[in-house]
Amino acid sequence: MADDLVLVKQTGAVRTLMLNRPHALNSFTKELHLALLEALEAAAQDTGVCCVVLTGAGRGFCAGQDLAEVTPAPGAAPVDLGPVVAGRYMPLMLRIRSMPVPVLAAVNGVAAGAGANLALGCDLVVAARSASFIQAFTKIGLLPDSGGTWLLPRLLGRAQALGLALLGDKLPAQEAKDIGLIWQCVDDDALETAAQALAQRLAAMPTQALVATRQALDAAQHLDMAAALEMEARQQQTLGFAHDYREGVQAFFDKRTPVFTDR
Ligand code: T3D
Repeated sequence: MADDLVLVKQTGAVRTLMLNRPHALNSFTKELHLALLEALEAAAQDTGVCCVVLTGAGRGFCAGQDLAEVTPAPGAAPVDLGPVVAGRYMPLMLRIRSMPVPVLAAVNGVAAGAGANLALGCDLVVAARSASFIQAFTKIGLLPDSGGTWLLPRLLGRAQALGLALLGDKLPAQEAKDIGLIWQCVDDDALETAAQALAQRLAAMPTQALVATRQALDAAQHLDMAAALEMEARQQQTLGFAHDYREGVQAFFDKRTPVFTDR
């Protein structure tokens, strides 16, 4: 039964993970957390997977924490949210951010609270035109978690980040694209095709170079330029010894499509 909480589909080297609690807009219970983490771990371990797509079943992408799960019974003590956030959302976001393959969010509907930041923590976000992003936290007396405080200012700058985080307004997908929060907004009926095409394209690219690029961009946020240049040299040195670099250069001179195999 727990398996059904995340539907898994393999198409070539692309592994699609679909959150599957549509009746509650795929909001997170403890069980869904466990199922998603397990599915991500399995994808990370499988060398036949070169790209992961995260999406949602039904009309929502993910509405964040299942609020019913953390609502105390009348008269009962409040639920301690510290372990919920540190013990569930933190490992999930770190797992996504450290995946050995690119991770694409195909946002099929509303992404609210931790669900919004789950999408924004992925490497690329493609959203259906009817989808939206809501930093719903302040509406219930919380602050953005699941990386929201880290991601939003980096993606948007302080003014836009605070506007979204303080007000918790619904940001339609097209506006999210226009302000640079996400990569692409497509018509609803084109989402699956567009996301799969992008994922297949990423899966055919040199995986190690893609992952190193993500890591280097993140790491450079904390570095001065000289340190970033040094880091680039170190990373480039590693990539330069890999098969995929030799193949990429050889294919260039052979005027053929490269076949990348490092993972
Ligand atoms: O543990 C902690 O709390 C700390 C961790 C926090 C991380 C967080 O994510 S905090 C933020 C939690 N999420 C929210 O506050 C969002 C709550 N949901 C909404 O505001 C709205 O549902 C949406 C704006 C996302 C969508 O609105 P709408 O009108 O399209 O749909 P709806 O009718 O509100 O929802 C449809 C059903 O899903 C409904 O159930 P029903 O009435 O048909 O039986 C609704 O109760 C359920 N649902 C939606 N979101 C949640 C949920 N059930 C439980 N938890 C939810 N988050």
